[in-house]
Amino acid sequence: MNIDLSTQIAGIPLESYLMNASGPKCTTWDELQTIAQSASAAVVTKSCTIKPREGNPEPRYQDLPLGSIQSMGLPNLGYKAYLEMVPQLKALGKPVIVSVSGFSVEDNIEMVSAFQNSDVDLIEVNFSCPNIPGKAQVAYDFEQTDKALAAITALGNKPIGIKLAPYFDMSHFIAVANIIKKYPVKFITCINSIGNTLVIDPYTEQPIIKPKGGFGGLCGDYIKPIGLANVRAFRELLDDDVQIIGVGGIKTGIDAFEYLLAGADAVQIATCFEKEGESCFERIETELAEFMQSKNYLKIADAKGKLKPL
Ligand code: RRO
Repeated sequence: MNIDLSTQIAGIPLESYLMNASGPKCTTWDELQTIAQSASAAVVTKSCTIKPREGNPEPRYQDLPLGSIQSMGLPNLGYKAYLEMVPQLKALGKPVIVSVSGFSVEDNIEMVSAFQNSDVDLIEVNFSCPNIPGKAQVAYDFEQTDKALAAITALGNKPIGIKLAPYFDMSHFIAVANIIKKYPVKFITCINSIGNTLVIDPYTEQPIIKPKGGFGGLCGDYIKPIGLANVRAFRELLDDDVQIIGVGGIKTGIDAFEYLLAGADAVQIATCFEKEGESCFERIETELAEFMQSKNYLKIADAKGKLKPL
């Protein structure tokens, strides 16, 4: 049996269900080229800002037994570098998804406008970086989310999506879904890391990362149930013309399958890619195909959103 894992986001065909997340190992040309040569279905860039950034002081990333904590602080080459890379990235033969993460609506307008006039396939606007000292996450400020969406969805015809923070209350899912419905948002990516968590080393009596007094984004296995709930909640609240990319704790084919049942149209891999390297995409893809085969599901649509009631 041949399992068809192809899917699409906002009309952009993807050869498989898995791609890298904007996050680890997608900042430089070499890293992006490595992703293009892997089994990742698309090349997603690290969130960019107007100017290049070194990011936060180190140590800013630590592995944890079931994931990681990080406060990278948006290290990136600046959006113009990614804009210049677009033709070479496209030439590698996969859809290119650019992530932009401005510090203001004006920043996002400048960057989205520039990428609207490029050859990228999709634009993911990051409303949920938790790691910039003094900058609140737009995704937790519903008035700002509304204003920002009004501005960035009016800049061109290329499909726009937003990367959301994890939400924990039904009223927040409803409020955010109602804002999204007002605008031509083509996809949402959920979830970003769980911001402002603290891991303490009891022996040194210190936090394990330096920025923000040790407060950082929690990633990996710890956050999978939260990612699944966010995908599920938004799948039930939004119309089918808004597609969902699931992220959070996917490191096996079965994890990816759970996101499929919750309603994800595709998934992204961050921590597992950081820890295992680019071979993770092929491994997880194979595991997903095998698990689907064992259940007689032949294609993504056979299981998508089909979580069964208990
Ligand atoms: O660079 C980061 O510190 C970072 C970003 Br932009 C983000 O969106 N999410 C995250 O966990 N880290």
